Amino acid sequence: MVEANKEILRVDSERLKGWFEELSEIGATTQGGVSRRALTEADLAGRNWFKVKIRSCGLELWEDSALNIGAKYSSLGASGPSVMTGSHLDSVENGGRLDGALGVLAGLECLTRLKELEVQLKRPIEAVSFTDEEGRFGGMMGSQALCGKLSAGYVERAKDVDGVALSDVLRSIGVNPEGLYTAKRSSDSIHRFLELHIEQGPVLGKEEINIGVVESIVGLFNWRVRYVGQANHSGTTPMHMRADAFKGLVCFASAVDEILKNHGTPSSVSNIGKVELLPGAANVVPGQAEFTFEVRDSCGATLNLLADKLADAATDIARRLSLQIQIDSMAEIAPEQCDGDTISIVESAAADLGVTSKRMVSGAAHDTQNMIALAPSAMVFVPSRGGFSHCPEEATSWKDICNGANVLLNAIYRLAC
Ligand code: HGY
Ligand code: MN
Ligand code: MN
Repeated sequence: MVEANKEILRVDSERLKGWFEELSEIGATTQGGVSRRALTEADLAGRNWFKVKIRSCGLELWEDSALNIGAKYSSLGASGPSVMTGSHLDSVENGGRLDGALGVLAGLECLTRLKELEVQLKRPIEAVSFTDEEGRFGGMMGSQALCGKLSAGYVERAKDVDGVALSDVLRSIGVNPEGLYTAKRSSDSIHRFLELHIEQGPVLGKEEINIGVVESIVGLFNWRVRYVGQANHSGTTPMHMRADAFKGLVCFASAVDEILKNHGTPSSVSNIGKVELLPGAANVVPGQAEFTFEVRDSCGATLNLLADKLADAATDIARRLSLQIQIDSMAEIAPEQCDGDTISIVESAAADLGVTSKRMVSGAAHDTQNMIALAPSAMVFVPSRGGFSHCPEEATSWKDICNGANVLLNAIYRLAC
């Protein structure tokens, strides 16, 4: 029996590595990444793999009505709100093997390790995989549902970039879409929340620091924008007589940088990730241009200001080019601050393990920013080689992975004692 708070614990890195290699096979791409977009066959396979692992580790398995999957361990006498950790198993198309998966697997390893060490814990501990963190259907659906943050009508409206409706996908796998609205966990059931994640940026690597301790997480809004003009013959239609939807996209994309510079902050970033021109023929003036557009910033007021300025600009362009415009909001996620006490516990665990750490802002969005609504939360980052993520080049040294998992293990241990 390990006495509470008396020892620095370490994960079983070989077991963790074995799980990671197994999971990385699910949805593996030929370029060395993974494609496990939410609720696709590969994601469902990854979820099933996780459930089998939870059972084989002798842990309690739960799944809520938003399809979040959790493992739970209560040592003898443990009761009350849990210390929870978790992340996501879904990925972007041809994304990296670590984004999300690291936090889920390290969480499972922490519960398994604490169980096999027969550590006496005051609180139950849980490790969760949240549904659709990457936003195939908007953004962080699972943790939003668990925190009761899904907006009314979300489930009925949500569609992916190919127009596939969330409600159809849920029904096709025998899940009642309405269940997403009833997945809320009571806030008195979670004591603290922690997430281990790759940094997905260059900071830790450049400064050769082992661990990032996240102080705040950026907010974002994610739109689907559609300009509608008039499809026409590209040879016979004079330039001044066109209602070219693609021109609307080009003018808007060119206006964004200036608007961010004039009304944003140094942390403001934007991205147009997918564009579709219809009818999409070489000799037809595009009648429709549909594209995704996201903006992020660490300040909520700045995000609101940028949303207004960008919507005004998009509408002015439509007017000028005699186009129609439609802007659909797919996700609005507020920036959040992590909890000071939990941050200190993470920092002390890192120090006791002899690894360096630094406080930082997360430029990526994470389930943690939803979980903050339920419990004081913090995040542990490990370096991303070259800062790459959301691509097959995403990589982290195994030593760094173990540092992160050991910090997570000791932070959970201290919070649960
Ligand atoms: O987009 C993000 O920030 C996260 O990876 N879903
Ligand atoms: Mn992620
Ligand atoms: Mn991601």
